[in-house]
Amino acid sequence: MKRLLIVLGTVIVGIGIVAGSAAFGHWKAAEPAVIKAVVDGTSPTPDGDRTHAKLELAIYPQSSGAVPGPQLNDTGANVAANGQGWPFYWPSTSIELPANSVVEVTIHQYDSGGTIYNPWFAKPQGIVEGTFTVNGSPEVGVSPTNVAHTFTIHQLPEGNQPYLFVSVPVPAQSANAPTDANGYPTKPIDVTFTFRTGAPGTYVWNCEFPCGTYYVSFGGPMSQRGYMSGTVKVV
Ligand SMILES: [Cu+2]
Repeated sequence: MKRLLIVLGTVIVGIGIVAGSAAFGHWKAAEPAVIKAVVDGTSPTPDGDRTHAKLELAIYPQSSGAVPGPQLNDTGANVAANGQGWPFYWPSTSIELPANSVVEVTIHQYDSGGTIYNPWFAKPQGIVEGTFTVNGSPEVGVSPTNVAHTFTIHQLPEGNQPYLFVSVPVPAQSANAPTDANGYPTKPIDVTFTFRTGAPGTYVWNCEFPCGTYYVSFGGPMSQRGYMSGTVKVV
């Protein structure tokens, strides 16, 4: 009986440790609040009319009084990171899209940039018509030497769900663009693109431009939720 109690006690302590570290891991990986694409009608497609939804995002070079940036938890960890001048997508990197829909995304871009390692990502992939617009004019790519970020949605490796791959390059602001009191260029570069979603699924997205810190500039914000990577839920 005594032995049984010891075994039981050990198991209970073990469960406590696992549950505790899971809670800690979850807290560490806190996701920003979800931003949902807004359904605004229907759109004709080769398969008939589909739900049309719009999503609006912005990219800032660093946080400011006007745009506080990601506040992923209340420990101050990511608030401190903001002080390092990390670029981020705004208002969230946790995105929800309607299934079997036509999704139109607008990105208001305020960051500078440079040369992307892989020029393949300077061309859009997986979007309707293969063209996107930059400040209203249709484009089939941007110069690989003038990229600020990319918005790249892809599968989870174990994904047993509809294929979804979308990648769009976002051109850089000129280094000497006039800036406002918050240090942001006075005019964003507006990028719009459209793609279709299929059945529900869970995907991730990230930026493919080396805009981060550490090894080949792919650390720091590049792998940080709230900054340059996030989730895409098709529901
Ligand atoms: Cu980036």
